Amino acid sequence: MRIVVLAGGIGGARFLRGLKAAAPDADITVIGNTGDDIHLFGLKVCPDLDTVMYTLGGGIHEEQGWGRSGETFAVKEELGAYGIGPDWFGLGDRDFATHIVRTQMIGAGYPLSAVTEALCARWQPGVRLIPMTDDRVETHVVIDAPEDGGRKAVHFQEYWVRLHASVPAHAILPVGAEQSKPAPGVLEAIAEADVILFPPSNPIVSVGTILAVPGIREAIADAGVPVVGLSPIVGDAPVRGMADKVLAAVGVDATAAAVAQHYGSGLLDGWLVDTVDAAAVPDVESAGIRCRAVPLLMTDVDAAAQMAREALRLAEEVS
Ligand code: GDP
Ligand code: FO1
Ligand code: CA
Repeated sequence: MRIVVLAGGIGGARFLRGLKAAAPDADITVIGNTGDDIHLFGLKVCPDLDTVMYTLGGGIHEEQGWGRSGETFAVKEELGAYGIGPDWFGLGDRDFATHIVRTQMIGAGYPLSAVTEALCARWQPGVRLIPMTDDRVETHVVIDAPEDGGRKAVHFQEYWVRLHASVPAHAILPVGAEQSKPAPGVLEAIAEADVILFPPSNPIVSVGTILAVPGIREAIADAGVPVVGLSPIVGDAPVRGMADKVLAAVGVDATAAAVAQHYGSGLLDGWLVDTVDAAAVPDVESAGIRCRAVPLLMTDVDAAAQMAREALRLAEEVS
């Protein structure tokens, strides 16, 4: 079975670990979000691609969900001693090596998709990991600018990590998306898929950004295979992180049903909500999306695997 998954960072990666356990013989292609990418200290950092690669490759900092296990921060401390920031973004020494290799290869002329494949040769994630695009797309967030009473756009990481999404977001802009092209292999994987899954990733700044690359949304809608998603919202709140803030910025309620309706029946055939949100099932079904309530907390790999089995079962049901 060929499965295509559109993934952000932590939610996507943990779901994929479960999917691999649930479907060990499946051929899994992951289309990764690169809207969170940021250039720091002259290096290209791809948080969501790295989170998937490290999680599936056994190198992730488990509790934190991003970055390397056994990490140290000597380089960051030394940069700080020179007064060089940003100090609010925690790049560790082990992680730095990944960004150095990536930046060096890009400088030598390799596209991000080829670089990602090369990095994965070390990590062996057991899936084919492709960035959504080789072009530069950067998510920016429009916030108030108290300094002049106006508004300004900041990089998503500045909004998310430095400001902890604690200031109102007026708009989310995937800068560069309109001009971008899907990376080689993306549209082919979608066209050849038997099932397409949206893991419980951020629907706006992870899956939404991938869908903003021209051609990807259309290819999924036209694939003619079941498209099934899992809600990242449980009990009217994100399980982790601040997805409610970016949902509010685009006028979507932080509920499992509202997220399904945001994707819409033109894209989604099936949607899984958590058992605590069972009351949302009729709302989702009346929007033309088949819906089931099952446990959706990825407390360990077995729980994530059970979620993946439920998603595949729902895909079977709607096919
Ligand atoms: P990020 O790039 O690291 O923010 O990760 P993703 O975009 O892949 O996923 C973030 C989303 O995953 C958040 O909105 C969380 O609510 C959701 N999430 C994290 N853990 C779980 C879980 O155990 N169950 C569910 N249903 N959602 C989760
Ligand atoms: N998230 C944080 O909350 N603080 C950090 O300092 C931080 C550093 C970082 C470094 C490398 C990396 O791959 C990811 C990192 N993240 C950090 C996570 C990441 O930026 C965000 O959680 C996601 O992009 C949000 O979707
Ligand atoms: Ca992310």
